[in-house]
This record gives sequence, C-alpha cells and structure tokens, in this order.
Amino acid sequence: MQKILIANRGEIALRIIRTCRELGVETVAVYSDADQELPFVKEADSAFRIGEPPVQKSYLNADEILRIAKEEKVDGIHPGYGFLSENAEFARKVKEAGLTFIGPAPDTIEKMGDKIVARTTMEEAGVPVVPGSDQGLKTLEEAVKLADEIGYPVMLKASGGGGGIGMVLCENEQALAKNFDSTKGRAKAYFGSDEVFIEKYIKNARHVEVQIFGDTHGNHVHMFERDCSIQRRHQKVIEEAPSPFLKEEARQKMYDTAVKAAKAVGYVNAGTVEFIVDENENFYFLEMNTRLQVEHPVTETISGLDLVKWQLLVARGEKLPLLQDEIEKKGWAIEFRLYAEDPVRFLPSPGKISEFSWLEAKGVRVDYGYESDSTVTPFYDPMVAKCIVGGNTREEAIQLAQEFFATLKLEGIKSNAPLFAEILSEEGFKSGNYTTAYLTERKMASK
Ligand code: MV4
Repeated sequence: MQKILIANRGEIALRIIRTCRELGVETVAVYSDADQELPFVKEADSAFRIGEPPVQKSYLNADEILRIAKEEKVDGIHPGYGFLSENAEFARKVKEAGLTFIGPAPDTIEKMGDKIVARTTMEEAGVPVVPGSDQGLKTLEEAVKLADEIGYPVMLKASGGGGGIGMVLCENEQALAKNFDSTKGRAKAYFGSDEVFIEKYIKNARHVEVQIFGDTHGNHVHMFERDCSIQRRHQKVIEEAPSPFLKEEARQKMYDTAVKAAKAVGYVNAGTVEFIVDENENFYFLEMNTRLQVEHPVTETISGLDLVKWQLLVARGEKLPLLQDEIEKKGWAIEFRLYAEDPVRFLPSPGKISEFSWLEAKGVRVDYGYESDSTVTPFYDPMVAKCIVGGNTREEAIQLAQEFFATLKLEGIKSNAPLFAEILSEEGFKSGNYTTAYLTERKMASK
C-alpha cells in the first residue's frame, strides 16, 4: 500500500495522515467547500474537492469519492469514523473497484450493523447479552408479552440504530404502548427498516468497551478497555483507559469475552466491543463497532501502539505485529473532547476561531482538526480537537489535564473547555466512581 485516500475530514483525517507519513504512504484528502482551509487539506500530499458542504454532497458522496480514488490511482481507502465508515455497501464498492477498504469485511459491517443479528450472533457464541428479544417485534402485543417476562423498565431499540440513536426507555406498559409505533416509524424513516426489539434496561450503568484487532490469518487480540461513561445524550465527552471502576476479575473476563466476540465473526482490522456494566460488575454485550473510534488515542497512550499503523498493516494482509502476551498496558490515559458549543445550553456554536493554542508538555497529545483562524461551520460535528493526557497514574493524568486546561486558549467561539476545568475538580470525577448519569445529574445539582 503506497497511496491511500482518506474519506473523512477534521482531526481524524489529520491523524491518519500523520501515520501515513511515518510509514511513507502517500495521502489523498477529499474535502467539501466548507473545509478547504482546514489543516487536513493542507497537510495531505494532495487534496481534491468533492462537493458542496452538505454531507450527502460531500463526505457521503460515495460515487464521487470512488471516482477520485480511481483517478488518483490509490491502493486503498481509509474511512475514518462516522460518514461511510460503517457502510457495508460502500466497503463493497471499494473492493469491487479493486481497492482495499481499510477496515473490516463488508459482511462483518453489515452483520454488526443489524443490532438484532449482532445480539443473536453473540448470544450463540456464548457472549452475555442483556435479556431481551432475539427477533424483531412485529406487534405491540408481542413486545408487551416479552416485557412482562423480562420485567420493566425496558429499552426499545431500532435494529438499524446504534450509538443511542433510535432508542427509547420505557418504564412501564403504558410507555411501551405509547412509544411502540412511533419508534417503528422513526426506525423506518432513519434506517430504512422498521425492525425494533426490546432489552431489559440496565440501571446505574457504566459504558465500557474493549478495543480488539484481528488479521486475515485468524489472529485476534484485545488492547484493554476504555470507560466512556462520561457522556451527554449519547455524545461522549470524556473517555479513559483503564476503567476506574472495574476490578481485575471482571476486567480480565471482559477481555476474554471481547476476543471471543471477535473470533465469533472472524473479525479483521480494528473493532470495538461495547458492553454495558451494572453496579455489580456484570457486563453485557451491546454493540460491536466496526471502525476506528474517536477515542482510540487513550488506548494508544496506555499501550504505546499506533492503531492506524496496525490498520494499514492488517489491510495489506500482514499478521498482527504483536501477540497478546506482547501487548502491555502502562499508566493511565484520559481524553477530553473539545466541542464548539455553548457550555450552558449544549448547542453547537460555530464560528471563526481567533486563537487556539496550548502549552505543549510531556504526556499531552492534542489531535486537532482546526487551528487559529479556522472556521467551524454548522455542517458537521462541532468537535474541534481531542486532548489526551497520559501519566503513570490516574492522579498524574488528571494533574496534566488541569495544567492543559489552565493554559489552553480557544477563543472566538463558545466551547466546552470551561466545563472540563470544573469536572476535573469534582469529587465525583476524581473518585472515578461515576456512571452514565454523571453529566445530567451534575447539571441538575448545579441548578
Ligand atoms: C442500553 C442501556 C441500558 N440498558 N441498553 C447507549 C449507546 C448504545 N450503544 C446503547 N446504549 C445503551 N443501551 C440497555 N438494555 C444503556 C445505554 C447507554 C445509555 C443510556 C441512556 C443514557 C446514557 C447512556 C450511555 C451509555 C449507554
């Protein structure tokens, strides 16, 4: 693989360019009219316009991206995260064009994209899943009957959904009745399938995921876990590795389970097995994400590995560079997602960044998509950058983060930076004993 096209934008495009440069792989960026001035366009070896800013005309425009890929004679396409990264049809088209899709097999993407198929596949493989339905629910009667068996509250989910989209919490039969048809309707409109299912709702949960990797030779490893419980409305805000909550026994069991899940689908390339963990450290499979995730740098920091490098090696048919025993965990890492948003109302706040600077320090990594004088437009996710801190201990990582936020200048736009300085001094965060309810409950407590 000597030349690849990056079918993405912002920080992840720049992140992929960095590794390609280290490996001597040439990069082709594609961009929309809104992104012409961004760092990833300037840093790529070459860059081509795809179209107008709306995603359908730009980063989701598979035909145009493929046309550029062929014309530029690239060997492969890296999809990053979001956009076309979990689109099985796109992955197939890339292959049919004779190019390498830098990600898992299209069939794996398709299988794991269907949340009912993912559930049943994992259940059959002996991976614990939340009690719930193994088929799509056709009628409300069917749903009510099953909910009576597993007990309320239940989560009504769209099979085509994921990442929290198309899910509704139902506390009782009335709520289930009220939401059943509308959830089906929304599922049909968003995902093209009205298939829905229910699961028992796990209360006071933590969201912990395991990074896995597979190669085309049948090898599978894990790269430890990430705790992603600090989120708001399914938007992750802080992620850390290891999880501050899990004890060693559950942790090891989770790693083994994640590798079992990877093997069950013959997984190739980078993936994430997402679990929901209850108060007693029981954990259940939720979803398998068939892409490189936003939060992969925390895993890179505690493992010392370059996940994008592994993706490229695996994509060109090589064996995983290390065996499980050779993958070591060292220290603690925390990632903070910097968003261009109103910190009070949590709404995107696009605009021109007048200054974006920080004090560089050992143990601090900033993956940015914008720089001073860049404009954050309303067309895409408003994440400006990710700050990743790594120390020997969690306390050291927190200390580094406090110093980072004390010197950070992100001006001209509203951002959530002030929120981090606050969270870092809160007992609830410092203790590590937080659940997915942390941000919403702290907001209520401060009112
Ligand atoms: C759940 C759950 C509790 N019980 N499913 C959210 C992301 C998507 N991957 C699945 N998600 C969840 N599924 C059952 N059966 C809790 C979550 C969840 C969550 C729910 C409400 C508010 C915040 C949340 C954060 C992480 C996970």
